Amino acid sequence: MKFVNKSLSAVLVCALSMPLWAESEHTMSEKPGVAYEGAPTTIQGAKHVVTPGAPNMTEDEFGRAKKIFFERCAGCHGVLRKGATGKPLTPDITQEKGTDYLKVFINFGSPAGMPNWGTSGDLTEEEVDMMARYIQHDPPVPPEWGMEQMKASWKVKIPVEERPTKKENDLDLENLFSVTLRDSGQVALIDGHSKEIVSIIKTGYAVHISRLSASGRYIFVIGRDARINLIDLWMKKPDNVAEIKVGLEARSVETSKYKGYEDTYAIAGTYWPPQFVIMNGDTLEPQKIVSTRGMTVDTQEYHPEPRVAAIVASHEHPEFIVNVKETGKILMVNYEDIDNLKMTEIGAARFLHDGGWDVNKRYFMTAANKSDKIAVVDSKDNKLTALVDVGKIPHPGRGANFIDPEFGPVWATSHLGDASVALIGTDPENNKEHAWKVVRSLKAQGGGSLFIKTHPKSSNLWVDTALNPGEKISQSVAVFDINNLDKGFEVLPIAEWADLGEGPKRVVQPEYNRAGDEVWFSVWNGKEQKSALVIVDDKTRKLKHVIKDERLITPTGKFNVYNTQHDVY
Ligand code: DHE
Repeated sequence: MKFVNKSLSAVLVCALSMPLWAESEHTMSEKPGVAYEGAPTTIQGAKHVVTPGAPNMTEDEFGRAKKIFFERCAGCHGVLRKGATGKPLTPDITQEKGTDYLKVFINFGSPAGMPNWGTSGDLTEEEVDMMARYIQHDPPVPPEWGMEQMKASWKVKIPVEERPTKKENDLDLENLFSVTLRDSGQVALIDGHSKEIVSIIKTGYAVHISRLSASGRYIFVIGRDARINLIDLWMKKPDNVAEIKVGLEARSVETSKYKGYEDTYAIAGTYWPPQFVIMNGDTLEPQKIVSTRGMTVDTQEYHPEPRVAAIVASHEHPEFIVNVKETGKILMVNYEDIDNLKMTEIGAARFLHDGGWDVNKRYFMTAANKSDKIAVVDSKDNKLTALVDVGKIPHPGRGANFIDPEFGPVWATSHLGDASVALIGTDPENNKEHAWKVVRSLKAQGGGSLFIKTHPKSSNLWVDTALNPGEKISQSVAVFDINNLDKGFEVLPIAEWADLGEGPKRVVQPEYNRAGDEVWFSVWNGKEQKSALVIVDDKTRKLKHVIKDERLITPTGKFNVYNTQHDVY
């Protein structure tokens, strides 16, 4: 398989460069997670550092090494190299190991998941040597990004008073999809009925997710470069009305959903600098920036770079719930009075990533992925309810809620590191004995799963395996019958149905339409190759439609307006 697309190959580089990751669950367990986290960062601007005891480097070498580190290593080791899913690489450790030892490590990788950058051909011999010297210097610190920088980047393209006062188009907004076009830095708005592209809107670099305002009028889109675009769906042709850059690198954005605060605020969390910012919901004007630097939950040591992962809006209080990855803490940020900000800090486990609500939207279920746990937070009493042991590297997206015929209401996650799907009981009122326990562990196609989905009107549970190293597995999807879970799963060859020709064609992220009778999948191909969206009839599990269009470049996440607005999953 030959990748034409640079960034998809960067995401998957480890998966391809380590042929030993055969399809057996054991040998592949760690690696897809590492591959996934190796996406390039967008950070720039850190200065040349010379550290006593470290081998010499020229200015040019330092600049090149810094770029390689940010693009390939920072995702796992952290920008400041304090370690996250990868080991810490600070000079006190690396200088002791020495250049020769480090070169071997970089060249050949390790069974714990470090890619073999040299032998895979990703780095030349000279680059391996340069990187081994570079990591013996203190990490160069990227610039901060405070109110001055945010304000300078903030643009209101159409002021609130010049925007429509009512919806000016004929679109059925509830069944509109915002589709991430990752490598073209755009989103496609697609009409769920006609399957036509309504518009393509320019967004941030390596655009990541879309979230909806409580009213369903505004879409917030965030790119990895921390640029947020605010799209007004009431316009004749929905388009950008405001934008801001909230940092150098980011992944998450959310909007206030508590009664009385609908569309009032937005919040975005950044990977760099490690902080979050609360903004006005209709203009993106930044109001309050809060740093997440602080002590880790377990060893209680200072961490200089705790990145902000998932953020959800509470339905129980005027609060945002903010996952701080490296400290393993969940912050309940009350936005009632942002000048006198109240925050409840909940200790969970490292490294917090993604998550979603239980069916009643009281309990936030979130992955502490490298701890192999799901943390359950009670958003009503603002307490940690449980830490549930699950499979290897849980990755739920927002997860899936349904009724298990034997155990009652459950929320489910699949895993990056093994083939299991964990079903956790979520009903402490009527099914107390099953609450916050893994009541069932299903075996799906394999590891490398990113997303799982069902819908209140469906009896299907869909599990993707986008990062599985086996082509057949990454290009298909498993579907379970919720009423007959012991029966095992059926496999649908989604990529084959799209009939796209060459390329990696990863099948990623099931998403339902408004009615809950169709499931949409992205067939994520290289940037220069053809991608598509495949739509499956949920009842019959048969192909219903394929959207092919040359503008659909690297589609990944899809966000149905109604389901995202109301947290339906
Ligand atoms: Fe994501 C959600 C972080 C790579 C597609 N991703 C999230 C969230 C976080 C996150 C913190 C939760 C946001 C929230 O709910 O507020 N993602 C990261 C990374 O750090 C990581 C591992 C590596 C990176 O450097 O970016 C990463 N993500 C990817 C991809 O490669 C994916 C598969 C393709 C893409 O478009 O980039 C991808 N991430 C998604 C999607 C969601 C997401 C589709 C939202 C799922 C949902 O249903 O809400």
